[in-house]
Amino acid sequence: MPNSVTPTHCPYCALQCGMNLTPSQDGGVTVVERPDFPVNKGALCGKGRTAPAVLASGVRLSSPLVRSGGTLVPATWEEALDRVAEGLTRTRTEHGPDACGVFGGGGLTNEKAYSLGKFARIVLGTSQIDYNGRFCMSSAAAAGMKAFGLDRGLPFPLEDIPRTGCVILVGSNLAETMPPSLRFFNELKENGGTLIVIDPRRTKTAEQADLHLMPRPGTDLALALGLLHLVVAEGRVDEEYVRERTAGWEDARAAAMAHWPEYVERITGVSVPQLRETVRLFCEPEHAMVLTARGPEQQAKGTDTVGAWINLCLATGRAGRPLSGYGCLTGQGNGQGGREHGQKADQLPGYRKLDDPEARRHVAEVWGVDPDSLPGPGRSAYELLDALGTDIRSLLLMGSNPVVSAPRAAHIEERIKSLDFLAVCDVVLSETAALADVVLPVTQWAEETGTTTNLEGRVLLRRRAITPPDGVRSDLEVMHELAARLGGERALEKGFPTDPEEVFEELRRASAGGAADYSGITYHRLAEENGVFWPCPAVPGTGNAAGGEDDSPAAGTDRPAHPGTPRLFLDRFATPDGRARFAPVSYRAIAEEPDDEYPVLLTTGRVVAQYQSGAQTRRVDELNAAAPGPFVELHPRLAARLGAAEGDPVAVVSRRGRAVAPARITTGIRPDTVFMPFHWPGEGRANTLTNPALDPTSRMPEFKACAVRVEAVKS
Ligand SMILES: Nc1nc2c(c(=O)[nH]1)N[C@H]1C(S)=C(S)[C@@H](COP(=O)(O)OP(=O)(O)OC[C@H]3O[C@@H](n4cnc5c(=O)[nH]c(N)nc54)[C@H](O)[C@@H]3O)O[C@H]1N2
Ligand SMILES: Nc1nc2c(c(=O)[nH]1)N[C@H]1C(S)=C(S)[C@@H](COP(=O)(O)OP(=O)(O)OC[C@H]3O[C@@H](n4cnc5c(=O)[nH]c(N)nc54)[C@H](O)[C@@H]3O)O[C@H]1N2
Ligand code: SF4
Ligand SMILES: [Mo]
Repeated sequence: MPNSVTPTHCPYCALQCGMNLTPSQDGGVTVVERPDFPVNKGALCGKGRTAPAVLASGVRLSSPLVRSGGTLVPATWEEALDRVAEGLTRTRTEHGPDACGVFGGGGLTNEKAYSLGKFARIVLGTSQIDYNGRFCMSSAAAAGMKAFGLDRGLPFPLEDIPRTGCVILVGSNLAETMPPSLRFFNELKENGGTLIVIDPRRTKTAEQADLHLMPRPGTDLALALGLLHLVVAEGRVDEEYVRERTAGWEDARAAAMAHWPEYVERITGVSVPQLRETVRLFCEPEHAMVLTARGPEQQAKGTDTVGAWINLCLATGRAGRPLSGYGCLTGQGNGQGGREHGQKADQLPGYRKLDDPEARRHVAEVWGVDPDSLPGPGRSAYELLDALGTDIRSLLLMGSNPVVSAPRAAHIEERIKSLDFLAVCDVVLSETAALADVVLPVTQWAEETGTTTNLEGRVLLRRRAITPPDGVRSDLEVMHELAARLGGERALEKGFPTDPEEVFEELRRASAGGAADYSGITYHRLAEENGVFWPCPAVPGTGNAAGGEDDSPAAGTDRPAHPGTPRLFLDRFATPDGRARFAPVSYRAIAEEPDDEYPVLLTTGRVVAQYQSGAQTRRVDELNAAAPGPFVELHPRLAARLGAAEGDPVAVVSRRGRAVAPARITTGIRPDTVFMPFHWPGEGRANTLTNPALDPTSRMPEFKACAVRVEAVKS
């Protein structure tokens, strides 16, 4: 393929930056600019630019591995797949189908996520499936669902941001986590709009802000309630909007009025004048937005916290109107699509609910099974991992590395080791794959085709640019082979094709009529239109009716295909009566407040050069040079108390364990808080410390706040 250019998208985060791939001298690919994709217009961060390094043979897995005499040794695909089938069958026979667990990932394409959910329910017959997206945006999803009747991360495209008047960014460090998106916020400021950042640390993002509030971790709920109190007290409620487009205001108002600014100042550490200034900047312009990310969401009260921020938008008439609204900045490459098509414990494709009889009937028909044969909802991610080795005896893991990324990771690592059988599909030998009985090496983004849905709800086509090396197979092939081994011809009659487009065609039908309706989307359209926003129902009579052969927009008729939905809720919300719902929420403390023994707060997050558990990016030299290892960010006052100098090892100790990493001393963090990135295993693993206290609705763990003690390490 000399000089051929393949337009595709980055394998990492939810921005899903467009990139072009060209063949390189060494048989691999080189990333070049793709200016025609509107989200990033050619710009990429270092991770996207260097992604081809993980395709190299020295770094990746190239043969299946099976455990023999305690070590992992190369095996043939037949042998490895047989071992997986045996392991799962034995568990199912001895302990029943629910003893087989499945754990997926928000990085998997829509086709893979869809197939994995179907595989769990109709081949294994287990209810025990969940995925790492539970650790990501689940609180925002739950709050959005309650308030708007629909969960799509952003209800508008990023290109709306420069034209609004004010954006409050709550707990997002997008200058490091989605660098090309900073452009939209810079344009906002050039246009005279204001940017408010709420983060306990003065991050690269906070440095761009007109106003930076530095609350104590875990107190965003109080902060949002205090702002709403001031909105009411200052007479800034949009009464007409509240009357016509919302329900539940009186209860939410009464709850907010109990949160006096002085009380909120005491809880959050944000001063009353700063609260007033925030309200003024947010309310004065005609349009404004609130965007949340993991800071306020990864809390044991994340759902209520996001609900409180949504309340602020609703009271001021800033949702479901052009250039205004609430949005969540979803994280993983397919963090949006991965939460729509059935790898979640309580879900069926098209964002349907597993406990809804009509949803079960529709999906069972597409799958060719009896609706009564579909299992019910299972456990959430942490609860599933916590049950490994007890109720759940075997696990199939695809697209996550929980040994590094799960809360209370030392405990989860022990649970994983206590399994009767573990199979991991991965591209590299992750810390979790290293514990497996069978490791199946799979193809990577540049080697396979598939769709992802970015943080805007824009469905995108990733395209295969190079031939995968011998020895690896795609996740879809793995599921096909396992379906054949576990369910025989009967299972294969029910699908599990290996061609992603065939899977997508089935997904279209399964999602038709659901909240996340993809039935009007085809590979052909995605290629032609550079992405399509869901919902996009099939229009009968046009070529793109679900399952149709010819998908040209108006094949054989003058009826146009559905254009997709870049902007949601402009006429009505997706609730039965079309009104948005206020959440009647009140402040409560974090699950583990500091005390004499553990007097400091730990929060965790990311750095620009590493991705998630680091399984992929820790294998790229350029990224390791930029971010070689873990660190503990702490204030000079705390450092002085410990007698620690820059670079000295310090120990951070919580009720769950102890981690050690070099001190990074900065005035850009609250003196009562330390920060650790979570990208590394071993001694500096942040998740050794984190608290698995769960949000009662979303089941999100409290990654962003727990009590610790910090100690100097004698060398
Ligand atoms: N470089 C890089 N980019 C990534 C990823 C990556 O691993 N590396 N991962 C991707 C994924 S899956 C995700 S989910 C996104 C995450 O993207 P972000 O949400 O931007 O990332 P985080 O660093 O986890 O958290 C953001 C900020 O929250 C702040 N914070 C901590 N505690 C609190 C709190 O109690 N309240 C408030 N308001 N803020 C708090 C932290 O100081 C941090 O600066 O990034 C995506 N992009
Ligand atoms: N302390 C703390 N912990 C956190 C967070 C935090 O902010 N603080 N954030 C949480 C969040 S938001 C997230 S999203 C999680 C993420 O944490 P993880 O779930 O561990 O995510 P990754 O490190 O991306 O793991 C993905 C794995 O799948 C592999 N992989 C990549 N693509 C594919 C594919 O197509 N198929 C297969 N089979 N494998 C593939 C990768 O090589 C890697 O080993 O971490 C959570 N953990
Ligand atoms: S910002 Fe996200 S999608 Fe864009 S290049 Fe970086 S990792 Fe890839
Ligand atoms: Mo995430």
